[in-house]
This record gives sequence, structure tokens and C-alpha cells, in this order.
Amino acid sequence: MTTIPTTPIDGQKPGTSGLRKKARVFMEPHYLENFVQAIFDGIGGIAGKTLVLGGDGRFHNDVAVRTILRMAAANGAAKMIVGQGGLLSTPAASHLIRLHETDGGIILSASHNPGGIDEDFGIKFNTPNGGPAPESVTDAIYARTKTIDSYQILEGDAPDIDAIGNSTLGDMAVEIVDPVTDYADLMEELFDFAAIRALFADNFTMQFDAMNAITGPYGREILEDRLGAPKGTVVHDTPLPDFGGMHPDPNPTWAHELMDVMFADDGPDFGAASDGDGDRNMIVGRRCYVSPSDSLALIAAHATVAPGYKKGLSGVARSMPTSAAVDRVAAALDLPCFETPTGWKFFGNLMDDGQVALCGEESFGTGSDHIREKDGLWAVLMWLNIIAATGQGVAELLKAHWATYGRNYYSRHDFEAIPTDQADVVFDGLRDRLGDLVGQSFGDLTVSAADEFSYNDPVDGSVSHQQGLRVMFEDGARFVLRKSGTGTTGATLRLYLEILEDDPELLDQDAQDALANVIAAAHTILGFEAAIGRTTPDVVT
Ligand code: VG1
Ligand code: CO
Repeated sequence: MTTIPTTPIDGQKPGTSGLRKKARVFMEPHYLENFVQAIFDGIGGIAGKTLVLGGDGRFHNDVAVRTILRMAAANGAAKMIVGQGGLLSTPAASHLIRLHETDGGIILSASHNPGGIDEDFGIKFNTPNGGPAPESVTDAIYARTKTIDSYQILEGDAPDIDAIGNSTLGDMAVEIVDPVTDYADLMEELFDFAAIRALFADNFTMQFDAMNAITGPYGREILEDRLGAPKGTVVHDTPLPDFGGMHPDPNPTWAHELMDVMFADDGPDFGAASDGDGDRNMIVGRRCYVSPSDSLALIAAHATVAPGYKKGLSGVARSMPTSAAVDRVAAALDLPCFETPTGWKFFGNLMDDGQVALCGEESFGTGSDHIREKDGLWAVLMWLNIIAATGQGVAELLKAHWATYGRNYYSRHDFEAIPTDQADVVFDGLRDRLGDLVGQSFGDLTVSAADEFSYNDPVDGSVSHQQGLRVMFEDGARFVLRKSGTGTTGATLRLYLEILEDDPELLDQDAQDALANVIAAAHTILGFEAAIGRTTPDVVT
């Protein structure tokens, strides 16, 4: 064992979901090591503990896994459970932490950010419940990065991570496990695989785009091998270090190849895509894009068709910027409904406490209390189960949903890589004017309330401030402005737009058209043109 002297490195503050930087930054001397030692120290040391370890296979994943194994051994860990080849999807890692009742896990991923030597890398710690560390833990880790003066690492090579089986590194046990099997078994417990198998046997067609990221092997095993979908249903199914140049962010902009297939004349019945680490999902029907907020609401309304949810949901939760579509379902079904800040870590306490079973975010994240992360393939299987059980396709299901509950037209406009000072002008400008806006009119819309969202966690009483600026209008329309906590270049501003529509004649509009008034009001209030010199978003979802 060697103790390596080091000094604190600036900027190792975890964001919405772990520490994300350019891969080259993580390759700088001591960068990864400092942060890993800060994780170990921040959670009170890892002597005698067992951790799960794996990542989405992006560039630097394998090197980082070996380094972390040597550091874990030197820090006295009892055992590390590692996905074969260093691979684990985020949902599979969450499941393994829970299945083996470990002391947590380390997940290597920058999720939906591109990968490669000139792209992004990331690392995060998940707690023994399987969920992303809450702010109390990430604050302790960050504090430690600012005082660190050494780290421990075992000299010599880490064991082979490509072969399944047990070995040792120093006094530490290392178990290399198949990354897919346990997760696929869990899915089989939750969903009616026989019904979905019958659907595929009946020539139901699907395309699942794994975007050269982690879900390829999971998709093949579950959809093709266990559910009988034809070979080739899963495309871009080999995890590549640079994702083959794809940007594995499952939205209409970045998953455009899938969108083209789904909007072609003879497209499949059902389409889906996932992100780098497998926790996001995009659902598309034939010529029918499903907004993630609607997907959450529709799942809430139909979840009991799946065997794992037939007893009903204890409650539901959504992040604040997510549309209120799910709130309407919750009200109709008399379910408790919670509004949390952006980031899956805020759902963990509610799920641990049994208060919610289904959670979702507008950012293509949906999941349940089967694990403590959002789960891309889970959402895909839930949709397949609903389609199999109801005999209805995606477009039919959505139409019926809106007819029952009304429609929350929704869109998110992202303005990416803005110079930080310019983003601050827009953001701080709105924050300073929140109080003055109330009562002012913009076109047909009059501001009824405006605030900065704070969250009081009902389980542990912790308070999270500064979680997004909200401007609400009198007829139920609103917009929200947030700064991204996952980007690595400049600042990204996210503008979330929503209106409520109950008129049965007006449920079939294009979302951008339906939102035109609130988009115009937001631009008048925010002054994008003057501050950042452009009004057209980089990505619209
Ligand atoms: C984004 C999304 C947020 C999500 C987070 C992590 O964060 O908006 O809803 O939980 O990414 O998802 P931000 O701070 O950039 O808006 V993932 O799949 O990147 O772990
Ligand atoms: Co992700």
C-alpha cells in the first residue's frame, strides 16, 4: 500500500448527478484519485465495507475502474462487486447495491453527455439504498476535496475485470458479475413478460436505439432473448468508448435516427431510446412523440396492469419543472403527489419511506421504487406491458389520456454553452424582478405568482434552496428557468414552458403552437436577445 501526497484540486463539486468534467480533466494527475479518496473519506471511510462499481463504458471507464479497485483495496474495503468489463448501467448498479445490501456504489458516467477523449467523464457515489447520494453526503465529499492531502492506493495491477468470477486484490475480495442477468431477472418479476412475448409473437414491431451506449446488452437480453422481439430490434447495440460519435441523449434532437424511422411511412409500432448510462428513456409511437411528462402521467394511470404494481401506487412524485399532467392523474386516483427539485436524489427519501412508488422528470427520466435511480428500460417495458394489456397503441393511449385528464402542453428549450456571465445576466435579472412581475400582463397572460423554488424534504426535514425560478400565470400557464447542473462547457439555461388545456376541441395541437403565448411572454421577460444575442434554443424537447 502506498500513501500518495496530494493537494486539493479546485472545482470538484458534484452537480445534479455527480462530478462531471472533460475526460482530459479526469486524466490529469491525481484528479480522479483525489475525488475517489474524498468519497471514501466523506462517507466515513470504507474499511470493512462492500461497494458496487461499474460504469457506462465511455472512454476512461476501464482505467478508472482499475484505479478505484486499487484505491478501495488500499483503503481496507472488504469487497468490490464489479460489472464485467467494468460495465454497469446506472439502474443495474442501483439494483446490485440493493440486492447485495452493500454499503453503496460508485458509478462512472457522464450520462447523457457525449463520450471520448475530448468529451465528458463523470463519477458519482450512490448510498446503501441504491440512490444518488443526497446533498448532505455530496457536501461532505466536496468539503473533503478542499482539505485532502493524501490518498491510498495499492501498488501493482488490478485483477482482470473481463472474466466473471472471484479473485482478491491485497486483502480485498473482488467479484466480477454479469452486468445484465440480475437486472433482467428483476424486470421479469415486475412485468408481464408472457403478455409482451405474445405481443411480439403477433408481429408487433419495435426499434430500440441504444445509441452505442450501455443499454445495448440489456436491450438484447431482455427484448430479443427473453421477450422474443426479432434480432435487430435493438440498434446501435454495442457500447463504444466514444458512443460511435453519437450523443446518447434520448430526445428528438439527438435520437434523430430513431425519430426518422418512427415517422417514416412504414415505421415500427413502437420506438424507444436510452442514454449513455441507461437511466433515461424516450418513448415514440408511430408518428407520435410522447413527452416525458405525459409518459409519467400515463404510466401513473395504467401502472396497475403490470404485475409488480397491481396493488396500486402508494403515491407519485415529479420534479418541479416536470408538467403537472401526473398531478391530474394523482388527483383522480386519490394518490399523494409530491413536487421535488430537479435530480433523482430528491426522490430517494420519499421512496424509502414508502410514500411514493412512481417518480419522473421531464428530462426523459421515469422510474419506480424497484430501485433508487430512474430506469430507461423499465419505462420501455412498462409501456410495452400497458400496450399488451390494453390492446391500444401509443397514439390511441395518449389521445384517450388527454380526453380523460386534459392536456398539459409542455416543452423545454435549452440554450447551451452560454458564457457564464451572460447566463448570469438572464438568470439574476429574472431573480431580481420576481416580486415586480406579479400583476403584470404580457399579451393575454397575467402573472399570478413568481418565486424561487425551495424544497422541504418531508422525511428528513432538510431544506434545499435555489432550485429554479418560477413564473406562474393566471390561467395555469407557467414557465420555469434553471441553470443546468450537468453540463461541462459554459452555462446551459433551461426554459420550461407549460399550459393547461381542458377544451376537448384543443387537445390535438402542435406543442410549440399551443405554447406560443407563454414562449413570447418568457422571451419578453427574460430578454435573451439582449443578454445572449440569440433567441433560438439549441435543443427543444
Ligand atoms: C439534468 C436533468 C435532470 C436529471 C439530470 C441527471 O440535470 O435536467 O432532470 O436528473 O440531468 O440525469 P440538469 O441539472 O443538467 O438540468 V442523467 O441521465 O444526466 O444522470
Ligand atoms: Co443518465
